[in-house]
Amino acid sequence: MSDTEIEALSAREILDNRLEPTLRVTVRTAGGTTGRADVPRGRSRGGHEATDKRDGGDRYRGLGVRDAVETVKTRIAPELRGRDVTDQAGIDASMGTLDGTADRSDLGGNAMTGVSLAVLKAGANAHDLPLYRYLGGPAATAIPVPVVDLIEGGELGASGLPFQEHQIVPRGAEDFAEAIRLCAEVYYELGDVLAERYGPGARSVGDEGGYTPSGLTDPREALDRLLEAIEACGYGGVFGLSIDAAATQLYDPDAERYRLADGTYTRGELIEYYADLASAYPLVSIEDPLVEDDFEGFAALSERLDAQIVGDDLFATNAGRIERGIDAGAGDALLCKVNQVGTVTETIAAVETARRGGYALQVSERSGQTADTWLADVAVGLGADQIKTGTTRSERTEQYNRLLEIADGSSGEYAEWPR
Ligand code: 2PG
Ligand code: MG
Repeated sequence: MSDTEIEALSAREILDNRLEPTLRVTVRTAGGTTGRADVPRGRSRGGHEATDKRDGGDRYRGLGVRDAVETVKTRIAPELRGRDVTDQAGIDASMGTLDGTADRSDLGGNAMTGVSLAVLKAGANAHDLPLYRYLGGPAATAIPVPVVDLIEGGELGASGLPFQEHQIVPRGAEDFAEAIRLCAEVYYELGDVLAERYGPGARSVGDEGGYTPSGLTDPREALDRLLEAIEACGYGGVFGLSIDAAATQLYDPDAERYRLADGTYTRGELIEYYADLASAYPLVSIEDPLVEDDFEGFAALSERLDAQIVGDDLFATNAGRIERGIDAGAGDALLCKVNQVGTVTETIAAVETARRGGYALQVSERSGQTADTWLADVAVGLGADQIKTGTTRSERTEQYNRLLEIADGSSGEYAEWPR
């Protein structure tokens, strides 16, 4: 038996930042090396994502993952025992075959994601390499620009704002350490600005650790507050603003309209709305501005606006959907989430497809995750231009702390914006 062969593969049920169950998967090789990975989970999920395996019933309101744990132990482990952890593509392909569904509903996208990432980590450990270096090779040197969600709405915060994330982008920072410091200072300042205007409760935070000031329902007002905080800090030249509208969640398919706080909008009206925002604010990026299957609408916006148009639910980290986007001219950046597609290999394929189409790459967290820092390494390893990992609370800040470490260990070069 070679040292890098899988000897044991197991999983357990753990809890994420919402105190909801998720999986922790551990791989051990014959040589005694281990790889362990926690699986994230989204709340505003798109319809084209890999399907998670959840237990249903009363336990944890149906969110338990005992079934998925059993699947790892009794179906995936026997298949992978004896396989070499450095054969990531072969292992992921075997899991794909074993699953046999398009939406990963047999093994479960959560079980597959956990195994795939644990195998990746074991491979890195077996080579005694940092995860980002193992994944990206010597070319993995640039630290992505953080896209930091300071005000939350939609499914992730009770503010009443229709859009999910109102973000700041330190595109003019010197390096990553400076970028994070400037974001933190704007975050402190914004807390004061919001508390003064909306009361002390405005300092409460949502699922990704950004503020959720209740009563603030107009996206323009949220962008005004971000600018106010940025300007009070004297950082006007450094920051751009960004939005994740998560518009799939706002769309009523029967009425074919989007619900915002002040009424409903047709696709055309919402495009005008974004065009107005882009002319009034230093808006550098809009994620999921329209519903997930509207390739045509995304193309119209990409054509119309200078701001980067990011596809999250639109692409679901799926190479086939990205091809379709490239053909349609839809968007110019991929939001990349490993658990949308279920394996590291398919994620790499999605990234390669997006790069061939000239898209920028934003690697992203999920609103439910743990303090496991594979995300930071995967972002650098995939050569991401940008990373989105929320704001405060340890499952977010640990990603920034890991990026600070990586910046010290690599050339520390800060990715450029725009590319
Ligand atoms: C998104 C994500 C992460 P969720 O829409 O981009 O911010 O949300 O993980 O809930 O899908
Ligand atoms: Mg999104």
